This record gives sequence, structure tokens and C-alpha cells, in this order.
Amino acid sequence: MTVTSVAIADLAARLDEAAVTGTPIPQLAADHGIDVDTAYHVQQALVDRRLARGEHLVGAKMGLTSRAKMAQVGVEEPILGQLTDTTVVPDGGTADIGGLIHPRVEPEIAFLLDRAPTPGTPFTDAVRAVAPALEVIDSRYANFTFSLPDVIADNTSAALFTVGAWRPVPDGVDNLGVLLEIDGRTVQTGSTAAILGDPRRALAAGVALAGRHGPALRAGWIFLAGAATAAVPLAPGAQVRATVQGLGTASFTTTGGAS
Ligand code: OOG
Ligand code: MG
Repeated sequence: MTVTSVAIADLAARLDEAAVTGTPIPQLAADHGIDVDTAYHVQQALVDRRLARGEHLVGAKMGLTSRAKMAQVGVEEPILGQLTDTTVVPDGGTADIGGLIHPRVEPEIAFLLDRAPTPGTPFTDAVRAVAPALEVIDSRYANFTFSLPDVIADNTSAALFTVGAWRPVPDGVDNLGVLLEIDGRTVQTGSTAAILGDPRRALAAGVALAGRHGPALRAGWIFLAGAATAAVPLAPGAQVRATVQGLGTASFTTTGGAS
């Protein structure tokens, strides 16, 4: 089925409005014949609406790069999304989740891109620094339930993120312990080994997806490799902290209330 550019713009508008108003919507892909390729076009139209409102791209994110994440949402394929400046929460700062629908938080590892990586760029050439990170995801679909094209169109559920202090790239990033704490209690533990066996593979996968579906990754961008553990529901007034072994922590406190 051919999906017209009018239909793509309309679906992007629906997803955008769901995010802006904090109102969940039904899944779109099955009813509108949206395949993976078209879903990335919807994602681009959605992000373009935000850029037209003055937001700027600051990075890209992988999703569904670990078994724990795939199992949690029932989608078994890594996906690529886009990160804008208004979704950055400073490390140690306050994350306002009041306008979100059903936010969840997950621990991440972030890469700072030294140059625009292309297929075959060695990891140590592509990446200038690494950091622990937190991502708040918030599916715009009712019940946090979606198909692969649905979640791609919804910019991979991206909502907010925090990056801790950048560190030089350590000798290995492939087997670092990952911890997620809420209010001082450990709620998830894992290892970066869960991220495609080695989070460097997440960058390679992101480069490949960007090559097929754009936009190309850029020098200076932040790249989130995808959570090593399942995501955890997030309430207001929570103190949230991710630790990645050897890299330190990223943290925020939540305010607001789920609408
Ligand atoms: C999709 C986003 C997944 C990750 O790190 O795996 C993601 C979702 O779970 O809603 O960001
Ligand atoms: Mg994530």
C-alpha cells in the first residue's frame, strides 16, 4: 500500500498532538498500512514539526537493543530515534514529567560523537567520550502498547534524557555493571553486555539505520545506545539515579504528575 505524504503528515500531527497534550492515542500503523520505511518518514515529519517550533537536534538514540527491553514491549528489532534540545534534563536537575502520559525511566550509556561516523568508522575514532545516562520514555500510544512501525513513528517513545559527566573512552565498554535506583532503592541491575552483546554494536547499528532512514549522525551529537534493562514506571517526587561501573552516575529528581 502506498502511503501519501498527506497521510504521513497527518499521522505525524496526531503523534505530535498526543505528546503536546499528554493524551494517548490508538496505534496507527496497522490501520494505515505503515511499514518500517514509511514509519521512519512519519518520525521525520514528527521531528520536523518540533524543529519548526525552534527545537534543535542534539543527538540520536537506539531503542530495543537488549533482550530485556524487547521482551518488555514485545518488539524484537533495534530502532533509531532523534533527540532534541528541549528534552535534555541537566544532570542532578529536575525532570518535569507532569505533561507526560505514562513515563518510564531506564538506565543508558551515552557516547559523545567526535565526528560523523560512517559504516566502518572505528569506535575509538567515532566516539570522543562516554557517560552514564538516564532516559525517560513515554509512548504516545494507549497502554504503552505498539508494533515496530508504531514505535518508530513515535520517535521511539523519546521524552526526556540526562547525561552524566563525560569520561574518556575506557578500554572496554562491553561488560560494565549498570544500576538503576529510585529513592535509594535498586530497581534494575544489568550489564552493558546486554546491549547487542557490546554497546559499540549499538553505534554501528545506529549508523546503519541512519544510512537507510536518515538523518546522518553528526559530530558533537549525543548517542544513547539503548537501555540494558527493562524500564520502570516513574512517578513525581522520585529521586532517580543510574550508575554505570567505572563511569559514575547520572541523576534527576522528578516533579509534576502524570496527567
Ligand atoms: C521504545 C524505546 C526503547 C530503549 O532504550 O530500548 C528505548 C520503548 O520501549 O517504548 O529507548
Ligand atoms: Mg532508551
